[in-house]
Amino acid sequence: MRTINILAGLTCAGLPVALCAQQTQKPNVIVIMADDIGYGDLSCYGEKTIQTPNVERLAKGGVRFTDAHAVAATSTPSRYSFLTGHYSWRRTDTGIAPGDAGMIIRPEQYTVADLFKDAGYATAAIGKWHLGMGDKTGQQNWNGLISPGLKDIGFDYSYIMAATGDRVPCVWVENGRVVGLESDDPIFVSYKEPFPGEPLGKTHPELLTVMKPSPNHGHDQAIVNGISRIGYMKGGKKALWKDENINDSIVTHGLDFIEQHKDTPFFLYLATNDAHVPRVPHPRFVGKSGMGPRGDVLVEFDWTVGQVVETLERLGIRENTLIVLTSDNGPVVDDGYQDRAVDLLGKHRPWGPFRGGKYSSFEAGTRIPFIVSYPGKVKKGISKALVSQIDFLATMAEFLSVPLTEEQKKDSREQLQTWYGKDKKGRDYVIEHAGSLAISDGTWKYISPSKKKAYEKLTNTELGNSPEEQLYLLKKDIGEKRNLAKEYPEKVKDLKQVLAKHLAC
Ligand code: NG6
Ligand code: CA
Repeated sequence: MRTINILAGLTCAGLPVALCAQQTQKPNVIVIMADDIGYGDLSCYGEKTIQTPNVERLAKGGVRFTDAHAVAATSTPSRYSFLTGHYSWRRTDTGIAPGDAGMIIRPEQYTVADLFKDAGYATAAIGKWHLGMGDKTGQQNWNGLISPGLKDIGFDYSYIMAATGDRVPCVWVENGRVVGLESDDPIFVSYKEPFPGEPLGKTHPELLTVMKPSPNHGHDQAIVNGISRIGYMKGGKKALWKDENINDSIVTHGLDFIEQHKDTPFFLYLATNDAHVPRVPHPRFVGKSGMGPRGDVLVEFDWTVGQVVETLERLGIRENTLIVLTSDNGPVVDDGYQDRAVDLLGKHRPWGPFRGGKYSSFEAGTRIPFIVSYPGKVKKGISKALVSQIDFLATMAEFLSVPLTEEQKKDSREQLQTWYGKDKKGRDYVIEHAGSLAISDGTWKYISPSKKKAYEKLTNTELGNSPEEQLYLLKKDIGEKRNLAKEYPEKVKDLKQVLAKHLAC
């Protein structure tokens, strides 16, 4: 249905019809959520070892933030917070979800998709989900309707992978049903027991034709498309995704959604699988980065961004669309497969100038790329303001002029002026969630003590955990090398107090 929402008090006198429609229709919002793409993985953030021209163009026409944070250093908690405005650490069940996890955001919880839906938008989630589906872990009806699903938390349309590329089930789920499933070949999924007779990466390494897991890194259970994964599955042969087509499937469904809704306001959460493992670029990107699969999927990601922007331009709705481009957590080079990412890295620094990476309480864990583009509305340029993805919900409510209750927005704050590049300060603090909780005011950063291990050998990550309190002067020591906790006890006390206040509410 074609509806044009004329905002109160505005008229289009003298404007051509198409332009009038663009100026008076509520603006569309697209989130491009990358997976494991680090601050240094995009050329606009200064690493000239990789070329990502489409992202660069988006950044040039918008606001590029240099101190923006995901809430957590892994996907499930980070995405939970992004979509709900609640800190993931308020719950104990927001850790990295298995592929058969029950839906973590319960239907009664308010989400950013509810916000847009209630405001009359068409809403969609396309791509990586990783927040569970169905009522209870392991109880999903993979051969019927998986319920509750994304429709129950505000998304009219969904086309998703349940968890990650390296977790079963390796199928697309569209509006709660596995796509392409044949009734005589039902699908079974388990994270407890292997299915008798099904070969595993561990028992049949000779069947691993595409890539093998890194030594001791797991990923040696069900084999799908010559790659072993986490978890067990059998059946559903016709429904299995092809790894090299994952990104094209996401892009095609995303662009179709945009096209279908070009005349009505829409909210699209487009979550790419790039650059998560296993990294299998489409053949047309193979060899394009000179860095092997990890670099090639960055080029693929850049192409994706280009496709979105070109489509908006072609449909004449670019000016009326706000795009947020970001990533769910920091980068990791070896995350479990022998894809030569470490050997071929060369001078490229996915983590930029920061210490740590995905999984870490050091900055590279959550300091992520963050670009806001809304032609004619934002103050173009680079912003050093302190920004957190937790604010997406309240900021979008501000954008739509929708009042939220305290419980709905909980930890999320209205930051529209900052996201538009006009307020240069941003938040007073950001809280970072990895092995330990950390808090930064942009100048100083405090990491609370933790007895968890300090170093993850498998991924070669400094996790930032220490039994001692840590305090870094980020303004002078961006690499978090000098722990000043003992020299500045007052600063430690201040930051701890703010953190404690958040923990108490
Ligand atoms: C870890 C996996 C890693 C990746 C991660 C989730 C092992 C040893 N490592 O447990 O490969 O899948 O979970 O990544 O299994 S995330 O970006 O979705 O959070
Ligand atoms: Ca991730």
